[in-house]
Parts: sequence; structure tokens; C-alpha cells
Amino acid sequence: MRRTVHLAAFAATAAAWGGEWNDKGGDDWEHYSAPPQQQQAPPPAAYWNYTSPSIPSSSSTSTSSQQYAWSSNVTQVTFKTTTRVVVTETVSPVGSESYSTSWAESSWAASPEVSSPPASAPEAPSTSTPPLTESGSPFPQESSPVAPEYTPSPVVTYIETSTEAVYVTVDKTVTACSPSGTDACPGPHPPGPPSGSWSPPGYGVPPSGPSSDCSLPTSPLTNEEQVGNSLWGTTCQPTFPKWLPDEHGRPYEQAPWGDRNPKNSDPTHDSDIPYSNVTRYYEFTVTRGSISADGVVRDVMLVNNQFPGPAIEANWGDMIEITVHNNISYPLEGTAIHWHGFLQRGSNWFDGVPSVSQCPIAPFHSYTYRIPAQLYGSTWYHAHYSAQYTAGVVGPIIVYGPTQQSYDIDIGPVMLSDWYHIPYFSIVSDAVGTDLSEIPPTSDSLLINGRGRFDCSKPSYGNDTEFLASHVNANLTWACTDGAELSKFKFQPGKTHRLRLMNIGADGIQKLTIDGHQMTVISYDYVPTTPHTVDFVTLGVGQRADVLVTANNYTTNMFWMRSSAPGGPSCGGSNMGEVMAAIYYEGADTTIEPTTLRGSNDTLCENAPLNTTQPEYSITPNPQDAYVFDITLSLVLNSTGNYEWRMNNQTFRANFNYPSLMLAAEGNTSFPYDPQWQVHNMGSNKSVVLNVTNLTPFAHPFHLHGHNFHVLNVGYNGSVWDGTAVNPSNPMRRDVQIIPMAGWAALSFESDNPGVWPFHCHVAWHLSGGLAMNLVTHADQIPSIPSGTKADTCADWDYYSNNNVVDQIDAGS
Ligand SMILES: [Cu+2]
Repeated sequence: MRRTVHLAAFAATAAAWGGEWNDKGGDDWEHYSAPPQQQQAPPPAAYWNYTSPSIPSSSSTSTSSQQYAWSSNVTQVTFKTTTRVVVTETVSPVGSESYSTSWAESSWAASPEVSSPPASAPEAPSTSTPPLTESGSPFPQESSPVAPEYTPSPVVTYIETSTEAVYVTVDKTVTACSPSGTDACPGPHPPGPPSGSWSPPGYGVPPSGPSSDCSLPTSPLTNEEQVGNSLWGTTCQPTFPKWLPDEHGRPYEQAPWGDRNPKNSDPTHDSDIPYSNVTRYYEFTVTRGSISADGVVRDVMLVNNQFPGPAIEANWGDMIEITVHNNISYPLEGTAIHWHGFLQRGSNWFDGVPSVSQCPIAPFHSYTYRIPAQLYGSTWYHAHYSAQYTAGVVGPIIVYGPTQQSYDIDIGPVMLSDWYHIPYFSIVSDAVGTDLSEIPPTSDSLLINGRGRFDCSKPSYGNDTEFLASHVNANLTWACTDGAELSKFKFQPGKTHRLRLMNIGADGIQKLTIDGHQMTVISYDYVPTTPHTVDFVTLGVGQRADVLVTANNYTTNMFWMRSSAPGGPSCGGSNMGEVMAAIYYEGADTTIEPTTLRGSNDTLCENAPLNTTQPEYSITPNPQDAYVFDITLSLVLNSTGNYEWRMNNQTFRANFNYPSLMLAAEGNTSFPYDPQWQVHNMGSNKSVVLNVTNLTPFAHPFHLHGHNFHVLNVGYNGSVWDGTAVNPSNPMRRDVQIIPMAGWAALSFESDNPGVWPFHCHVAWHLSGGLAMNLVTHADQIPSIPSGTKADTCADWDYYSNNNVVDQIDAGS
């Protein structure tokens, strides 16, 4: 029998045991890929009987997960032999009809929170008794203390056997942390909310109360088939408050930020922030999954089994703590989550960018982010590892704060995205490929709050098409359901509603309109702006707009909201003309669809003119005293025949094992031998102008981490910046700006946040192609990184990447 061990964990086991292993695997994904799909009967029911009730009954019947071979003697697994152990079950093949399991009893005994190994597990023949260490347990005794928060139930999703090997996918194992040691549990302190503290609503559960007309889609797709456990875009999507209660759930009688308002306070200054000492706790588990957001079955990655992911809510000045569990399997991938637009002043290491602010979170490891809500408004979170977020690792963030114009009802996030039917890894391989016509790949579809409707009569790929890239092994049999449910929103007649628009897509510049209604924009990105009324809102990837809409059109009681991504390849235009969502006035029949007609039909591939609005809080930049950093954007065919995106003639490529912030914080601000790390020192200048000239025929929504920038001016048609600004006494500020194709933008920022800050195009495919750089500011003042935050991700990632080939086919972050 060929003994093959193909998971990182098992390679680690082999090393830890010093056993005899032929072909330690883990380093030959390419060679191995997956065993042939075998049409075998599912495991006998008796097998499943032993498992805990948390194992879904459907597990034995369907999964799209990839399978891997275990040798017959593989038993326990250790990622970290000293402090963190991963316990998985033992499966021994003893013929095609026998199954056996056994558990590491000493480990189970050490974690009483986990149910004991089932007595009803089928007995294994003695020949398949798993090898144990000399002490009889593969687990060092010192790892016995187990943090209760870190003992999720084991979930086995699929098992089948042949006579020679066992093919198993184990989706969830048990991770235990020792509270002591050099590589202790993730985060700066034991994660999780103290008992009795405020906690977010039960996401995935319809709100309680007399909302009799709240219903989830049941046909043609169930809600779960379409978007997992997400409620976004259903009549069960809750409305949102003006602010959250305190840390114990007691309501604040008045706004917790006092008399601060958008005109009298500058949230980029610490002294103006109502720091609260309240922490809001969240726990995210990232997994692979399969959904049909627009009717087409697609492999995705989900946060807490929801697409889009759950909301993060906080009041201005609160702390937000999110523990992220990387349960992406299989194939395994690292992950890291970025909290878009957060200043991270004093917490740069929680910015969530692999290779810059942290190492990726290794498979089956966790990391706890702790970020202060220094700005307020609407934003989103997304994975910043490769183009992983386009697979579904996204969700909204609301930070409640003051407003300059009153409204009645907060409808909450209205998330716009383009959507692709093939896995992101395959798209990336095209986006960094050799065929210009594939750059960028064109999206198949569009979604609002995760829901769209694809025309199944026009398949976006054929069953014979080979989309597989690298080690991705996705099920790409065309499967499409017509008439998928669109998103729905409810308006109260006569009332004014706040909609938090955000472009959480990969590429397309979205144009949002509402038939029969105008919108009043009150903020762009995280910056309150002088209210102005529009017929449409343009959002590049990463951009947000908070708009107020008054329900005062009584010609009918239901209207279409529409979003489109026009403009063709230069704008990330979609193959789908538009996606709609229904707005129902109270009392309307939500089972029928509106018939209203489109109003505005703007297709310009650019943000609103800079002279149409300005920030409520006035700040006058002084470009005369600023350091002007000239940047050119180009698309170049490199020596290997692949296209790559460049900034100042250099493409970015992440080094996951050496985050530039870690080095900068230790005084290393020069990377002469690593030009691909794209680290640029902005010195101690108080103010920096990024003078970006775009030599490419594509628009690029550029995002700067850790700051709002002033948009001094933008230009078109091959011109260059002439040093002027629009509204020079108070130019537009935001954190993403569309740089026109073959045009330019002059962006300035106050360099008041020492750290290493990515400045990159937010088109996922352009970022994958390297359109990014990292700006070091005030290197000598970068705070030292708390122990634990650094060691956690990098020690785990080093260990993982030393035992596996990390398949980095793109820039990486
Ligand atoms: Cu771009």
C-alpha cells in the first residue's frame, strides 16, 4: 500500500513522531490533486450514529469538498506540539465495508467541554489500532489546559473507503490553545466577550417580534441554497438603530457621542473621538461552501455560512474585537481580514493585510483583531488574501455616529457587487496571464445584498470548459435555477430612509438608481459631506455612499432599485446589464414584482464631479508644503510573457512570511533587495501628495489604508496634474477614489499615522496583478508591535508554509 499523507497537518504529524513516512506529501499538491471521484455508497448509518448531534445529517449525502487520501495508519495530528493541538479522528480502512474510529481519549479527557468519544463507535479491529506516542498519547500533557472558547465541535463531512486507502474530508477539527507558552492563544488577551455583555443580534435568525410578513425565500431556491444563512435582502433584514446600547445592553438615553456632530468634530483627531471603553465582540468562521446567489451554483467562501457575511456594529469610539477562524478546507488557504477605512491609529498590526501588517492566518488557526472605531459611518470588511474576498469573504460594518441631516429609518447595508461563476483562483490565473483580452475577466452577473437573477438559457460556461487553475478542484457542472429571488426592501410611506450603499464587488464601477426617487447623499466613504441630491450614485470598488430616500412617490407602492456596471472592460463592466431589487411601501404585496421604469441612465466611468459636494468638517490641505510623490500606473508584458500591473515600473508581490510592518517596526525601512515588496518611505513629512498618473486604458479605484485622503483634483485624456485643487479650502475627502482611465488624480493626506499603509487599486484582479505599493510613514514613530500579535500569525504561518507549498500565483494581497 502506498502511504501518502497529503495534508499539512499530517506532514506535521510525521515530523513530530519521527515515524517512517514515504512521500510526506503536503509538498506535492500539483502532483497529487485529488483521488478519482468514486461512486461508492455513503458510510453506513452506524458510522454517523456515533457522532455528535452537531454533525448535519446531510453530511453523508453531499459535499463538494475535495478529498484526500490518508494512509491507513494516520491517526492524530498536531499542528503545534507544544501549545496548540488539532485533534482529528482516526479512520482505519479494514476493507471496503468496515469503518472504525477512535479518539485520542486523553485529549478528550482534557477538554471536558467537548463531548466524550461516543460509546457507540464501531469497534476497530485490533490491526488498525492507531499508533500512539510512547506515553500512549500523541498529545503532550502540558497542552491539557484548554480554553473553553476554543473547543468547537468536530464536524466530519464526508468519508468513504476503498480497500487500500481512506478518502476523507474533515472540515472541522478541534483546536485547543494552551494559555501559557510563547505561542499562546490568539490575540493580545483571551478572546470573547465577558459574560453578560452586549452581543450582536442572532445573525441568521429572523428577528423576533410581530413581523408577520417577514419571510425567507423558499422557491425556486431556498434561502440557504441561495445565500446560506444570510438575511440580507429579505423582508427579514432588520432595520438598524441610531446607536447601540452600552456594554451591558442598557440603552443610552442620549447619543453616546454627546454633542459632537459632523461639523464640529474631526474624527481623524483622537481628541475629537468619544472613546467609550466599550468593546463589541464578534466571532467569524471562514469556510468553503456552495451557494446560488443568482441561481447559478458556485463554490464560494463564507463568513459564518452567510453571503454577504454578518454585520459588524459599533458606536463611534467603541472597540471592536473580531476573532477570525480560518476553517477554509480543502484545499487549504491562508486568510486575513481587512476592516476597510479604519484608521488603525495605534493598531496598524490589526489592518489585516498579509505581507504588510501580519502573516496570513494559517489553516485551522485563529486570530483576534482588536480595532478602535475612530471614524463613523458605513464600511465593509473583506479578506485581503489574494482575491479571496471575491469568493464571498465580505460583509458590512456600521459605526453609529452623528448625522447632519435627520432621517426616520435606517434600512442598513445595500451591498452592490459583481459576481463570477468560476472560482477566483481561476480568474486570477487569467488576470495575471498572457492574454490581454482576459484582463480583466468580465463578470457574469450582478448582485444587490447577495442576490441576483441569472438567465439560465445563456450559460456563462460549458460543461466541457476547463476552468481549473492550480490546485483548485471545483465542481463546474453547469447548474442554474431560473427566477432566483431578488433582494427586497420595505419603506414606510412618507418617511425618510437611510441606505448604506457600498460596492463590495471585484471590479465593476456600480451605478445605483431608484425608480421614481431621488437620493440625498450625506456621506461618501467614511466622510460626512454637505448633503446633495442626486438621481444616481457611482461607486467604484470599495466606495460607499450613505443616502437618504423619502418615500413620497404614491403613483404606485413598489419600485425597482437598480444597479449596473456599464462601461465595458475599462470600467470593469459586467456581462449583465443591471440587477434589480424591489422596494415595497408598507402594505404592498411583496409577492409580486414592481413594473416601474428606469430613470437616470448615466454610464460615466468616474466619481461625481469634485465641485458637487464637500466634507462637512472643513480641512484645508497645504500642498505647497507637502512632499509630492509622483506615481505612474502601467500595464506591462513582462519577460515571461505575462501581463503585470506596475506602479513606478515595479509590480508588487507579497512575501507572506515577512510582513513589512514587522520589519519597519524593528527599524528596517529599507528593502533594497526586495523591490517587489514595493515599500516606499514617505519620511517624516507632515503632508504627502500622491500624484498618480494613469497610463493604462482602465479606471482604477485607488484605496489608501489608514487615512482619508483629500482628492485635490482629477483629470482625463492624457493630461497631467497642474498643481491645482477643486475646493482648495476644503476639498473632497474619502478613502477610495476612481482614477480615470488615461487620466490622473492628485490625492493628499496628512501623514499623522505612523505605520506601513498599502496604497492600491481595489479592483481585485488589478491588485492580484500587482497594482499596489506600501507607504512607510514616520518610520521612527511606528509603535512597537505587542508580543503575541506578531508571533501568532507568523509562527503559525511559517510552520504551515514550511510544510506545504503555498500556491501564490498572484501578488498575494
Ligand atoms: Cu485597477
